[in-house]
Amino acid sequence: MSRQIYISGKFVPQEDARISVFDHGLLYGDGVFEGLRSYRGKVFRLREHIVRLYESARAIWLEIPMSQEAMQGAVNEAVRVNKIDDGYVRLVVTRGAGTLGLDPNRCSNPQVIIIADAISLYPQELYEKGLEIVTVSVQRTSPAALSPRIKSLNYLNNILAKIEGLQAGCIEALMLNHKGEVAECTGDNIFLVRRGLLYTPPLDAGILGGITRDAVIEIAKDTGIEVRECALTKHDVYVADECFLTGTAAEVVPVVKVDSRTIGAGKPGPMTCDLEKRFKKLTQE
Ligand code: PXG
Repeated sequence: MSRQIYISGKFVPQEDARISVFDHGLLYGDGVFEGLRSYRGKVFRLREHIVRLYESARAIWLEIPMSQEAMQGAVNEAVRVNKIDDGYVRLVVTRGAGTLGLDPNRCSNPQVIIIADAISLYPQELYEKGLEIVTVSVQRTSPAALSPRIKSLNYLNNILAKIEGLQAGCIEALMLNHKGEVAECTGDNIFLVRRGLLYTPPLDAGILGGITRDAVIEIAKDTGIEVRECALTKHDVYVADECFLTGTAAEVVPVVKVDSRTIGAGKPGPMTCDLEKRFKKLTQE
């Protein structure tokens, strides 16, 4: 199905949506992006995603040539004109066309691209039985090199981890940070349950501040569950009662095996299932 793509301030058929080969987004991964979900035609946590996009842009000295309000309007419009009910939105801002040198000052025209499409979900079976993941040797980018808080167009760190996970037969891979602590998966944040408490690595472990992560923390606190954002080790994962991942595409997905070790009872745990249900409900509000 041909989509209407927002580019250069207007909607064009996807066949006509083009950017320059001199765009630094292509040449250097110089740009930022967001992945959003729409449920029943409404974009989930749109404002939060837009705020994160502008913060990512700010961190790389990229000025987005439109207001946050106009950006929200364009995202809503992309969902509307493509008649997307339950779908996925990819929002990309590149540095724009420049020269074959690194200097971003040679790029004068940042490109804003919005693609609204169907979503490809994990198979339902994974939600019922739980996921198996492995810890990979690829370390999460150190914040001293490039902050993982920036959702930049350079996802090679995550892609290399994903490849290592796939080679081990797993569709998600757990990455440790430069200190050997648990950071996050390639496109998802991680949570553990232990003795009734909910644990997740803090932002300063070098992770993306996930919108789904925030929503789940909120839901848990509202439900009276104590949430601890603290440094976690592989050992903490192995001895956890429950483990799950959160992300825009995955929502809340249970993990039942890590590095061939069974986590908890080896099936999705009660707190995971409850949070999964409550998160789903939130998306339908
Ligand atoms: N960590 C990383 C590294 C991510 O890229 C998340 C956590 C979860 O954040 P949100 O805000 O989505 O709860 C992400 C985001 C995809 C896709 O198409 C998903 C992400 C990034 C790129 C593509 O599945 N996840």
